[in-house]
Amino acid sequence: MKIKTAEFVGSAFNESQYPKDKIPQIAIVGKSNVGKSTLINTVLGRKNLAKVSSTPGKTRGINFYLVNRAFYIVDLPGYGYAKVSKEMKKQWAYNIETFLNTSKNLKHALLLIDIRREPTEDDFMMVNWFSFKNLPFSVVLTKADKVNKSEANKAIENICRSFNISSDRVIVFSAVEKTGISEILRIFEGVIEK
Ligand SMILES: Nc1nc2c(ncn2[C@@H]2O[C@H](COP(=O)(O)OP(=O)(O)OP(=O)(O)O)[C@@H](O)[C@H]2O)c(=O)[nH]1
Ligand SMILES: [Mg+2]
Repeated sequence: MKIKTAEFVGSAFNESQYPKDKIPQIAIVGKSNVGKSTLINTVLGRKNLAKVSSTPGKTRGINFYLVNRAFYIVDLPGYGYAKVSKEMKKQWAYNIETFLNTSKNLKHALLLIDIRREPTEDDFMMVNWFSFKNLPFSVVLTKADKVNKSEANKAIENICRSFNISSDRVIVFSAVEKTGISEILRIFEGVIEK
């Protein structure tokens, strides 16, 4: 897939602000600071389309990016950031849940997990939720430049075991080394072909 156009169309803080068209959507979810915005920029080949945080927990609203006028990438707020108030955490959880529950055009989710870390309780919750909703998902192990090949393989095994999924649903990604891009683009293609 060639990325011809990629535009930020807006941030939503409640349901009424979601796009009202029928264009398919792909959600990017994961813990705060895992690399969601960086992945969007890297895969789309746009440097500053999605804001990359120097302080974690920056992406608050749900950000919609329209790609090739054919599908949306939906950047969800990162969960699990420790240094925010309980109220704030509740608000985030509510925003994420509302989106996942109401979007009729959501076709696939990419769950991002730092390749060096164990999946968190929130990650497990997301996977349970995807299964419950029959939403196809893939796991992207981010920041792969931080580990060597054998550590990467161990991480893949660990994720497959944890989530009970096969390794063809796991992508190893690095924004620094630019690996895993074509695999993610292939998922995008699959979504718009349907
Ligand atoms: N080494 C390395 N660093 C990365 C990679 N991807 C992201 N980072 C760094 O990780 C930090 C967080 O990246 P973001 O893309 O802002 O993460 P996010 O998941 O969007 O964060 P929130 O929006 O706060 O939830 C930044 O300092 C990035 O430069 C990667 O592949 N390799
Ligand atoms: Mg972000």
